[in-house]
Amino acid sequence: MAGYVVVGTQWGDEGKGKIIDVLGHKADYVVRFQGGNNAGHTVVVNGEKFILHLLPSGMLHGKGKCIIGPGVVVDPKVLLKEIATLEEKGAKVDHLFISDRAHLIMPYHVQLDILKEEKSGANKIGTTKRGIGPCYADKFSRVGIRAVDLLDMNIFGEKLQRNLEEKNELFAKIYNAPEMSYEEIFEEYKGYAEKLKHRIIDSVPEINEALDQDKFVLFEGAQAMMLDINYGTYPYVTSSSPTSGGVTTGVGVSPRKIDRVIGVMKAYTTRVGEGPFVTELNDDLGEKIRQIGGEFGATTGRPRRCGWLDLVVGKYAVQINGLTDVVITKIDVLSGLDTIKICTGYDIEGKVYTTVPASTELVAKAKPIYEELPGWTEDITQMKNYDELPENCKKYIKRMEEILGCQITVVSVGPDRTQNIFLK
Ligand code: 2SA
Ligand code: GDP
Ligand code: MG
Repeated sequence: MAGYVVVGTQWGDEGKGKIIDVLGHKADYVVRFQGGNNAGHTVVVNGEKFILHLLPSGMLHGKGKCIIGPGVVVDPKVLLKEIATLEEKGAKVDHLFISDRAHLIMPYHVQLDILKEEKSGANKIGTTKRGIGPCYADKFSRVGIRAVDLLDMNIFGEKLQRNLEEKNELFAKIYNAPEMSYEEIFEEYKGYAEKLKHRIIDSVPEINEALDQDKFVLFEGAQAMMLDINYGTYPYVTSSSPTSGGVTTGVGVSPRKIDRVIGVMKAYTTRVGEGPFVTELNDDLGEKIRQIGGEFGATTGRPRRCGWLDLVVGKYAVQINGLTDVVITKIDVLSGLDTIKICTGYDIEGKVYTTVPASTELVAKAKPIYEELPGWTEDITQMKNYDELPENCKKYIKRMEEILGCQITVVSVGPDRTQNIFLK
């Protein structure tokens, strides 16, 4: 049995897509367990860049099965577009399946996400405006529409009718926005049902049996630790559980079936969207890292906020996810800096914190406590062995490992699937 989970340990965009792709060549299954097309997972193959939003990042190997699991929220329009884009590029797409339990993002969810953000003004979350929050809200309010409903358009129609009555009242009374048409949405989704029905399956027995038969199942996290609905910087979070616990509820497998939990950690920190960010660099250095690291949203194109590595967050991620391995990415971006800083604690109103407090208001007041390490100048992007790395780069990796208390097994030194240094 080999169930591996890959999760983000910071605020997302750590390079999870690349790592899933690297591990994915051996996988019998690659399974998404939460989130939706808010994700932007980049995979670079022979210099060609693919950004996957809903499709699992193992897709490009063209083998095994790729499953959009029960805990994911699916916008069928976006999904069909992504499938078509891959097909146009000559990639195989017939190994993609969607759980019948996955909830559907409806046009009114996208509209509500946009309207809510606009209405919130300075208190906005900075969402991707893909309808993720409103879709999960309906799921938990027990009025959501699921992929299984696409298999019987009578059932779909009844559910749409009930939902739309309520949503149209909201549009009219709260947002002063135009109502949506039942007929238009019904016809649109009837078309999606025709195109997707052969991919809609009950993934629960299949994935459990695969694990029981010792197959290699890779669970792909989207977003990350600090965007987790329970443990992130609430309310500046996403509406799902991107931490390893999300696999059990998002796919329907027992925690006993998870063998390794791999945390992907960028060698510095980025965040896109609103909310506190203790080690943020609002200066030329932050801008330099953004440019060298290409730190722009893979879904929305928004500039990502950049800052030093925060290991208060890192340790929190090791603990909550139960990480067995850490993969460091984008360390190549730090080449050429005189000194590199690691945040090891927060000073909040004179008190030192070594774990992330629940109060987002307190986190917003935190001043980072830094440890400084010497930098290196060499270009490391073509290096293949740990021994080749500059001494100061090795020191940075070793210090990270010491503070985290978790083994670092891979160091990624570039976006391509071949740019990796395996440590263990
Ligand atoms: P949402 O849309 O409701 O999930 O937004 C809530 C918060 O979650 C953040 N979020 C993300 N943060 C980093 N990367 C994400 N994916 C894209 C990428 C983001 C992009 O790969 O670059 O293109 O802008 C992602 N998805 C959600 C979001 O910024 C809010 O803070
Ligand atoms: P994800 O959401 O965690 O999959 O990450 P994204 O794809 O949103 O952002 C990561 C970005 O960094 C992408 O542009 C990747 O191609 C790139 N990337 C991944 N690993 C490395 C690395 O080790 N070095 C560099 N320079 N870029 C990397
Ligand atoms: Mg991303």
